[in-house]
Amino acid sequence: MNRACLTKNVNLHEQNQHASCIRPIKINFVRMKTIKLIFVIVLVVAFGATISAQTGTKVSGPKTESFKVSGNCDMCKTRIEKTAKAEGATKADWDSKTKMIAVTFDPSKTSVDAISKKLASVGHDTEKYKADDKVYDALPTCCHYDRSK
Ligand SMILES: [Cu+2]
Repeated sequence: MNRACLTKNVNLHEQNQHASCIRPIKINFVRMKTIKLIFVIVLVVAFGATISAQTGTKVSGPKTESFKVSGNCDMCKTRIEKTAKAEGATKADWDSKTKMIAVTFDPSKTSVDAISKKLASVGHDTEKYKADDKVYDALPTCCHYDRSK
């Protein structure tokens, strides 16, 4: 830095002439800001990675999965949801139009496989298990969903 830069009472004209003495300070300031910003970003990313690594090793919480369950009417809906809950689902919602059930469960207590098996045992075909013909035949007439597929 030359002396002119250090003089306090420099008029605008002179400041412009000595623009080179002002610029380095400005650039330094911008750089400092950028470095600070990068530092913060790195810190946040590192922190986030640590947290997700920790939760990854922990036993996972409730899980929600959807799968197809054959059925027809509201009686089926009641039976399907009740059965899923009896098999450990904390939430069960079956859609009579899409034939899809959404189940929320604790993976350490039950599974899609166990729930599917139980549903088949009460007469409802699932992606994984087919209901026994006798059980299917014993269902109320309104519940006799189309099995041709
Ligand atoms: Cu039904």
